[in-house]
Amino acid sequence: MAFPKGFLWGGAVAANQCEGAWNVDGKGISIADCMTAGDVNTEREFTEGVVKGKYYPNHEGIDFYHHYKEDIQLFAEMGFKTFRFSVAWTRIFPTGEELEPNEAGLRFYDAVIDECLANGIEPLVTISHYETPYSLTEKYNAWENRKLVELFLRYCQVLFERYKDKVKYWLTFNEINVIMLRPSMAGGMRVPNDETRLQRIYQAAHHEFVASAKAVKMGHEINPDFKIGMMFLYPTFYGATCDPRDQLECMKKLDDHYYFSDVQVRGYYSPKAKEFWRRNGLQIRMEEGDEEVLREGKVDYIGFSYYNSNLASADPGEQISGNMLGTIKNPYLKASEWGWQTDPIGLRIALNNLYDRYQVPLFVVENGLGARDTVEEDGTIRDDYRIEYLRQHILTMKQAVEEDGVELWGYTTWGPIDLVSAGTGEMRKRYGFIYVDRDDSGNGSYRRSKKKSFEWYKKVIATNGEDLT
Ligand code: BGP
Repeated sequence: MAFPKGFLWGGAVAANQCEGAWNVDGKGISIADCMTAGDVNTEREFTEGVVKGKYYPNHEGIDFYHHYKEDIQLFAEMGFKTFRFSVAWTRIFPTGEELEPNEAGLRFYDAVIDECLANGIEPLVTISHYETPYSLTEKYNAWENRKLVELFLRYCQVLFERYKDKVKYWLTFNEINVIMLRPSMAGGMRVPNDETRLQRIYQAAHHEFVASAKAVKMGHEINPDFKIGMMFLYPTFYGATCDPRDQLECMKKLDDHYYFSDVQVRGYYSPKAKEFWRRNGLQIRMEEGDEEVLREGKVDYIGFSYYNSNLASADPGEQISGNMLGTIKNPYLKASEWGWQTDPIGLRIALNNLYDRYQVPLFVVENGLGARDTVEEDGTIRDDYRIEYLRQHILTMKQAVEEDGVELWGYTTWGPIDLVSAGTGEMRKRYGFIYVDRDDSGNGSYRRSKKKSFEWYKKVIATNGEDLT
């Protein structure tokens, strides 16, 4: 048996991409509510608040807010051991600054969590997944301002206390390293493209590190059994050729991302990080005690997302897309319709790199294939391409556990049910085992139906990853 007993199989979603009900039961506006729809070629626009006449796909999502029972029951039918979802901060604190939480918002998560538990599913909660309250953007430019630390902790405290006996697994910030690539999504910030850009971004990252570390400490005080993790986008990189200059570039590219995990796992900034500040003239403002806070708030595990790999070159040519990062074409790999280069071996490398570096438990909290699905005349959806993608990734993940000794707690596929794409705002970019009748213009009945991959994943879970056929 490769996967340990109790391995946490499941799926992952984010509130803003699935819940909809954007202004229901006292919910405030989040940054995701101000993101228009884009597509593979057009970036989503981050508008000044919600602008009349524009289309915002996250406002309705897949209406998980009203379908959560049915959806969780479908996950249970597949045998899910865990369900990763995020809490929308704006359901709990609509502007982020209230002193008392919004009871109606909390009641929704009470119901979601209870439904999971009633179905034998362990909730895995992301506290902040690209859904900072928009008011905080307007007032403070969100994470650029240290004020957010205090507000975030108020929000964490409410969740930790309310769910201390129901939720064991937590993640503080989704893809924390994405703040350097998309500071609007990951940090709720508007950042001009000028010489202040890096300073603003890395100062904001420092605030998130401090907030996360304080949350870890607080969480452990509330319940010592909590497992609180960090979450980042792991970008497997290869040098484009065996030219040592390309290999050096590869190392540097990875360093950009390890900057984040080093602080959250080890509890301090590495000498290399400090050199990075010096080279770029950054002055990271710290308060007294911050270093101690980081040391005391080391995470219990690393959650990461993995979709595709990237190439690093000293003389980069034409770029193609990948999750958040542009990269160059790898002739050995095939790309998805959205240009993401599928690379299952890259997942095994990611697991090895992370485990060798840190020796803390790992959790693959996002992996999957965004693809266009066709509903056949008889209503079936034969998504063999998705099955193939997942099969190959589960296989290399198994090798990492069985042959390389990696300690892995679980695997949650991204989007077990179709949902709005974070990158493009599209519905047609589907990840689910469950199809949702909803299109890019907001039409559709929200009806759920099972794809071919539904039965396949059910079997994978039932055999604890032994039968991948
Ligand atoms: C990750 C995000 C998710 C998710 C996923 C797929 O970066 O954490 O929120 O959406 O990528 O990306 P996309 O939705 O752009 O296809």
